[in-house]
This record gives sequence, C-alpha cells and structure tokens, in this order.
Amino acid sequence: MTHPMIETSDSVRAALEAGKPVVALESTIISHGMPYPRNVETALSVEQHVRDNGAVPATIAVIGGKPTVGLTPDQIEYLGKKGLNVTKISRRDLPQIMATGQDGATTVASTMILADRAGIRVFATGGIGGVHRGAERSMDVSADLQELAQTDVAVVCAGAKAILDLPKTLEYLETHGVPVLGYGTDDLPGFYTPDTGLQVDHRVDSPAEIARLLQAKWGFGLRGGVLVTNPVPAEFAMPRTRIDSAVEQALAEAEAQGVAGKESTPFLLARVTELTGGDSLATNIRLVENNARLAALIACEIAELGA
Ligand code: PSU
Ligand code: MN
Repeated sequence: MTHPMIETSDSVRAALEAGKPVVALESTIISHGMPYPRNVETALSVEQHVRDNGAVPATIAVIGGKPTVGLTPDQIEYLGKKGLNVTKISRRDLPQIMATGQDGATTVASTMILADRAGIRVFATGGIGGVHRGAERSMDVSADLQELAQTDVAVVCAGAKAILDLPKTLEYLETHGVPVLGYGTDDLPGFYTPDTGLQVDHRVDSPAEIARLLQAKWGFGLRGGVLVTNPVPAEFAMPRTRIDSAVEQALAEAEAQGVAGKESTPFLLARVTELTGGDSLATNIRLVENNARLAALIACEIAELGA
C-alpha cells in the first residue's frame, strides 16, 4: 500500500501494516510557521498528543530527496533549527527536491500527497492555506485548496485564519466538492478565535460520525479531501479585536514591502506573532495540540471501521 519511493520510520511502518491508526503531521508549520525553539517543542508535544489518544504520529518532510513519513526527533530538530532556510515544498516543488536530493518542509498540500502515498487518511495541522485577500488581483490561492479537491485525506485544522479571504476560501472548497465540517459547531472557526460568523457545511459531534462520513465518501469513489474544522478551546482563544488589528497591520506591511508568492504566508504568520507579543503563538500551539487529539480519535474510529 505504501509507495515504494516513500521512506517510513519503523513505528509508522509497523502501524500501517497492522492497520493501526496513524496521524500525519506537516513540517512547514515547524520550519516556517513558528520560531525556534518553540516550533520543535510544539512538534514533539503534538506527536505526544497523538500517542496519548491512541494513534501513531507520522511527521512528514522530504529528507535528502526522500519523501519521509515518520521523522525522528533529530530530523525535527534539524528542520526547526534551519527554519526559513529549509525549502518550503508544495506540490509543484516535490519533483525538483526529490530529483536533486534536497531537504524540504512539506505544506498541507504536499503533506497530503505523501500521507496518501503512505496510506494515511488523517492529518492534523494548525490552519490551511486558502484564497488570499486581494486574490482577484494577485491570483494568490494556496495549492492546499486544490490538493483538498483531489487527494483522499481528511485534514483537521482550526479553520483558516483571518490573513485570508474566508468567504472566497469557502466558495473555492464548495466548487471543488470539499466538505467543510464543524466539530461541535455550525460556525466556521477562525483559527485564533472559535468562530467567524460564517457557516460550515455540516456540523459533526463525534469522531465516529466523521469516520462514517469519510467511509461513505471514499467508499463511493468521491475522490478528494475533507476539511474538519475544530474550534480553538475558548480558554486559549485570542480576543478578536486584538488579533484583527495585528492581521490588518501585517497585511498592510506585506503590501507595502511587495511580499508575494510562497513568502506571503510565512511573512504574515511571523508578523502577527511579533505584533501580538507572542500571545498568538501560545494560541497557535494549543490549537495544534487540540487538532492532534481529534485527528487521533478519528484515526482510531477509521481503524475500527476497517475503512
Ligand atoms: N497556516 C498556518 N500555519 C502554517 C501554515 C498555514 O496557520 O504554518 C503553512 C502550512 O504549511 C500551509 C502553508 O500549508 O502555510 C500555506 O502556504 P501557502 O499559502 O503559500 O500555500
Ligand atoms: Mn500562495
């Protein structure tokens, strides 16, 4: 089931062969999404949350040109320390990095591809990329959305954050047939905040309900991903006005400095962290842990269904 070009760790391989639950985790959030050393601490803690909830974590990256599913703590430390000097790889970059034997951190899009090739169906992250504000001029739409349209992996996230155009992101997902589920909520979570005033497609109230939906979708040959949005717990959320003003300022600076393309998301994330004096980073860490927990529970239900 695992593609021969994929390198798996012993624990991930054993779990996959035995049909045990496995949760994929991305690495761009480590290299480009958070500062060192909190990024490494978070990546290891997120793995532990997956284990504590009954699944095996598989942090994913490309190492020496090899698509690698199940990084060692040393490899996580290496990517975290190198930070922005690691290549951020999305779908379009994979062939080049593999062919030239380089290292790279995988985004949601490329992590989905590697998870799929390894036979992992559930993936936990913080937030996905989406349609950027001003996309009608820049045409900046994250490859994450197109990947959700075509690759059979459920992505657990805390919504898409307000650096994006959320209504357009939902429109894109609707056009491409990607179900947007709200875990215990009808309201689309806003990453740093539990709600946005926008509606998800369907509310789901248990991991078992999500597993049954996945089984129905993929069992019927409806290709593509599912977005499971999991609101940040209220005690860790940011006050909305505070986060909104930091986002507005970061967006204005990006525009003034002409930041574009793949640099855009890392620039905005780093500025929002600085402008909130690190408070948004604390929220970010808690919500990823919360998503890891839910993803593990979903993976356990899938394993139970034998789906
Ligand atoms: N959103 C976050 N944290 C992140 C990212 C997005 O809250 O770390 C990362 C993910 O790896 C995501 C990528 O796949 O940014 C999207 O980048 P782009 O917008 O360039 O597609
Ligand atoms: Mn982009």
